[in-house]
Amino acid sequence: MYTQALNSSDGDDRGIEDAGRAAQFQARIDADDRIEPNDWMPAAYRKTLTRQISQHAHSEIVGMLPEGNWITRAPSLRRKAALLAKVQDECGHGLYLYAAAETLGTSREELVDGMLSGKAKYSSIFNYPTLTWADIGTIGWLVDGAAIMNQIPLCRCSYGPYARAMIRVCKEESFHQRQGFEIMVTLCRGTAEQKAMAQNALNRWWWPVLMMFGPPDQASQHSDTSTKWKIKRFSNDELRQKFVDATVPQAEFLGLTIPDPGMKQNANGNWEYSAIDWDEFKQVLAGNGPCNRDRLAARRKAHDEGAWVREAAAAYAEKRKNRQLAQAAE
Ligand code: BYC
Repeated sequence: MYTQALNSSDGDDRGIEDAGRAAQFQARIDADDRIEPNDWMPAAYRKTLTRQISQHAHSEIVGMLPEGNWITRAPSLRRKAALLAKVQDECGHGLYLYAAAETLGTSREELVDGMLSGKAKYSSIFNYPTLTWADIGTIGWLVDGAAIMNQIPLCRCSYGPYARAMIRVCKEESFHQRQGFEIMVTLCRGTAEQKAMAQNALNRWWWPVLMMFGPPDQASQHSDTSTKWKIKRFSNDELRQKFVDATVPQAEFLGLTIPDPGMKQNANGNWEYSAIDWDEFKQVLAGNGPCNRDRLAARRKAHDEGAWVREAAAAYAEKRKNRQLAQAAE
């Protein structure tokens, strides 16, 4: 839909790299200018943004599944209403992000096909199961907390449509983080069994959440170019460290123990964490996490079951277009 408003690719410079234009483009980035859909941009900038924004969109959509799993079992009406609203927000985030990615010239159908065929990635974190109600608190507290840490700098990303989408997303994520933390506070002030459930959830989510920030800097293949183009403002390791430093006092407040006995605070006040198991991360990215197959199967089923809605929308659009053409001809 959003691809229709773009300049035609006939005769434009998409894919044709010219040193002068690339230098002008970089000068605009260096001057903190926003790049807009019809502006000239290097093909590699378009490609990496399409990759990142569409993966981000897929993550929001797949991210509805682990939490959606608990809507019918939320412990009270208030919790159910908040969880429903949160899961609907994630869907909205996915839709803004698909719209932002489409402005780079790839259609929504192609983007979604990339995810359904397993070619495009989505965040590793959504391949873990939600075993208890405490997982819902932990996702809000940690997963949304990590998302905010990663996404606040994206509000200043050089690509206008992505940056603008992120502003609204971040406002909503901050509500999500608070609802998760509030669930954790309630559990941690509850019975010994509830507190143990909260600790168990933290034990299972801690390391996968640290992996959300992506591979260590020396193994991050896109970081250099994304930083040069101000898509990324902080490295994966920098954001991971900021997250750990912000989260340790929150765990202390809850009376929970971060499952990393080797963790210690250094002279700069940063919390040094133990080595992350990057083999586990690679396995999850390769499709072998605990829930990869279930997540893709659920998305494929939903896509197939929604075929009639897409067909009805296309038929309505066609009917409307014909009516407008007939009116114009009168
Ligand atoms: N999971 O060179 P690197 C949410 C991939 S939604 C899977 O460092 P980059 C929420 C990476 O894509 C959260 N793959 O890449 C929703 C690349 O592979 P490709 C999603 C990962 O792009 C619902 C390769 O590893 N947030 O918060 O410079 C409910 C090398 O990495 C992961 C976003 O998408 C991962 N964790 O940096 C609740 C934010 N990490 O593409 C919450 C936007 C890395 O070459 N994205 N990979 O095949 C970003 O900020 C960046 O893309 C990343 C990675 C920091 C994730």
